[in-house]
Amino acid sequence: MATVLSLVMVLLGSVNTLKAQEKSAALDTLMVHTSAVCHMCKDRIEKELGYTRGVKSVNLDLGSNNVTIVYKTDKTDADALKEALTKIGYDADEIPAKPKAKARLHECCKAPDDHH
Ligand SMILES: [Cu+2]
Repeated sequence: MATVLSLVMVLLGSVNTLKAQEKSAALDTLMVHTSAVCHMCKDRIEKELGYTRGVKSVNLDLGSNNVTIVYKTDKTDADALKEALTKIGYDADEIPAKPKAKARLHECCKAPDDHH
């Protein structure tokens, strides 16, 4: 009897663990306005943000210059993602690109500063 009880306990425990994992794997979507110029910018942003911790998918729309990022809420957050984008060399909403990262970009990809 004790064995059956402990087996039930183990089963209940694993169900709870599964539920906890489902909850922690929740996804959220962030849209950030950025300073991309061309397709090289698009490729760079999508590739590099794609490697960033917690990022599930990245899509940059060059028409609107909005990056849509789907991310795991237990791994990262909006502030960290914007920070990551500025480190690649692009503006993230009101946060300007990191100057050193921007300096490494291809000439045509350096967005004019006067657009602020
Ligand atoms: Cu570019």
